[in-house]
Amino acid sequence: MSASPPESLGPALLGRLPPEIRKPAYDRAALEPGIAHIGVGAFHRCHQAEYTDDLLASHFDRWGLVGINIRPPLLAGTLGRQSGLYTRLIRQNDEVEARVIGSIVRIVDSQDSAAPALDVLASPDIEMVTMTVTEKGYCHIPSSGALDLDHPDIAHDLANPETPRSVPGILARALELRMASHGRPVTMLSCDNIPANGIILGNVVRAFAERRGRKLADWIEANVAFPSAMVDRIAPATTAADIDTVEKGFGYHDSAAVVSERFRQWVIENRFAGRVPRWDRVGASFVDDVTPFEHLKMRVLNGAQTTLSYLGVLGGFEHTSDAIADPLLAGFVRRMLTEETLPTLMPVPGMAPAAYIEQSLSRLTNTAIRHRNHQIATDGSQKIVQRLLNPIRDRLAKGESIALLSVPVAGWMAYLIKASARFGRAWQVSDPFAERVAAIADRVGLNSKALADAILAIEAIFDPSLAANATFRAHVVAGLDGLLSNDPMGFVRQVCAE
Ligand code: CS2
Repeated sequence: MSASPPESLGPALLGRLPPEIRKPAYDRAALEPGIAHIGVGAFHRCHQAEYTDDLLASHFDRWGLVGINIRPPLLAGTLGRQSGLYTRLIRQNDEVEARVIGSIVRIVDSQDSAAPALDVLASPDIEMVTMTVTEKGYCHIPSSGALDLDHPDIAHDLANPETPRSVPGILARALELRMASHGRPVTMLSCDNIPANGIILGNVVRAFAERRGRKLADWIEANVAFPSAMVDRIAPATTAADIDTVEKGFGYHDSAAVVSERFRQWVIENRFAGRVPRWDRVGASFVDDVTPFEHLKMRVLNGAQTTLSYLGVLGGFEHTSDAIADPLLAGFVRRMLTEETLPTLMPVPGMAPAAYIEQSLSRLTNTAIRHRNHQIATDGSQKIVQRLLNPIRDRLAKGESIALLSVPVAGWMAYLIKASARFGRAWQVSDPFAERVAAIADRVGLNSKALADAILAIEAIFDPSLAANATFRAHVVAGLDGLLSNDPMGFVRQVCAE
């Protein structure tokens, strides 16, 4: 006789959860959905939705979340079946803490058509739109921040503005509908790891809207705020083992469970159009300028993750925590951050950069967080500008060494090159520039100088003045020689010895 499957999480189960699981004690039925979030992945569920749950628990003020996905996965069969409820596990080495989050009150699948998303985003009830749509979701040119008018989705949306596919197209259409119906102001808050994310979001939405007409552009200018924000919490994609941990540890099934570390941070630029959920009452900070926080986080924590991901894959390590357990890679990344990255940081109120580096490295050693190097390596073309190239540019401007920071840049290239037919497609990659780099590798072969010349000529990633810098080029060529050799870790050892 087989045992019956465990009951699924849902409102009916809330009252019978094990006592150690914290759950919403507030009245979910009384929530008013005033926040729409686009991109309800693991990160959102571990971050903004948890802050909102904290706010509801401590200062019940009725802000509920509508979770929208405009790309896979579908939410209906997971979060939807659980009435928006899900388990957020904190895993810190041996420690496991479960909590059920209740702030998402409605989910909307808008993958086949933008119409369901537009209905929500244009509603007068929505006062705040937040988003985690990944770096490439903004359809911007990474090296300049401008809207990429050659992007196929942008071309489609400009030709078909009422049935958009892209984030800028959907947001511009929603704003047009708001302008035409009720005219209520709205704040659009990017929660993605791109530099000056509010400025980039504002740029792409305005650039799109301007092509729709002056009236819309002027209305946006007067009624929409695009604050920048720094968001932080390590929350990898959920695995079957995580779902199993909930089942075995707590006795119920949750197909929408998410896992994160304990650390979290959210710094939001204090520039809103209208009402705003008081996330600052539950640990977020509202500040005048996010830039120093954003540099610190993207250059240190994200810079370390990206470095460990490329060097980690090349060295045969599966997860961040495996890569950083290797003394060579740990030593390399610590030296890179302290010797080269740290001097590029701006003073950050209340945070000593050296201590932040140590704290970040220690977060990455958490063995219970199974963050795959291939996951972090995804879309590197959209990440390396803010994580590596900007600090490199700052150092070059002062004539300072970039011997260490240029290694992971070559690491990104080697990662994509090795996915080419030349290397028997060593692994599967996902990056908007993957095909272009693979084609270069197929064409020029293993000639580091020719590879560097062709890849550095991609202006969307490498601005021409950086690409032309002789020091940078020489380091990239040496990095490719070393990392594409049979002993990539030997090369890292050699750089460390210099
Ligand atoms: C990671 C981030 O996949 C990635 O690019 O570097 O998702 C990272 O874990 C978060 O930014 C941490 O806040």
